[in-house]
Amino acid sequence: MIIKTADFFKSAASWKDYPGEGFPEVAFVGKSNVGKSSLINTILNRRRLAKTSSRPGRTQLLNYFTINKNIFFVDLPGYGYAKVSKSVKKTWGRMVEDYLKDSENLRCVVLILDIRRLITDADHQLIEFLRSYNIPVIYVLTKSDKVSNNEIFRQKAKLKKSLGDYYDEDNFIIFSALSKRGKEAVLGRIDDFLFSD
Ligand SMILES: Nc1nc2c(ncn2[C@@H]2O[C@H](COP(=O)(O)OP(=O)(O)OP(=O)(O)O)[C@@H](O)[C@H]2O)c(=O)[nH]1
Ligand SMILES: [Mg+2]
Repeated sequence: MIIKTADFFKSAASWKDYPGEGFPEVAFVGKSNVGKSSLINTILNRRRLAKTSSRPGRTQLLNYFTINKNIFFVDLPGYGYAKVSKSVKKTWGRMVEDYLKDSENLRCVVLILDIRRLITDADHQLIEFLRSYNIPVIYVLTKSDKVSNNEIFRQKAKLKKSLGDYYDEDNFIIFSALSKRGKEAVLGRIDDFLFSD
């Protein structure tokens, strides 16, 4: 997939505010602060298109980006951030879940995990949820620049084990927004899901 143009389109509190262009969509999900926005910027070759921050839980809306004038990338709010109130958590959860199960143009989800961490219950719940709606998932293990190759190998094996049946080598990518490792692999996989039919 070659990125020719990438533009911020809009922020929405609900997918129902969806612009309605009928473009195929790719959604980026993962825990708060895991590096979703950084990943989007990296694969789009843009430094600050998706807003990143060192404070977790900054992305609180669905942020739509138009790619090549015919695709939407959607940066979703992160889950699992302990310091937000229960009601805020509920609203976030509903926003993300409604989007994932009802958005008709969603082609695949890029699920971002921190390579240094184990899969949490929140991740597992999301994985089950995506599976129950038959949504294809690309697993991206990010922040790989923070660990040694040995550690990457070990963590990958652990994640593989905890994913069990959900593990799929073709959809399991080691990534870093810093070194850009895995950038082409992520784009290639997205391309496969967007243009497979
Ligand atoms: N070293 C390193 N740092 C990263 C990488 N990706 C993201 N970060 C850092 O992690 C922090 C969070 O990154 P974001 O991209 O804002 O994460 P997010 O998942 O969009 O966060 P929320 O929108 O708040 O949920 C920032 O300080 C980034 O610079 C990476 O691959 N390597
Ligand atoms: Mg973000």
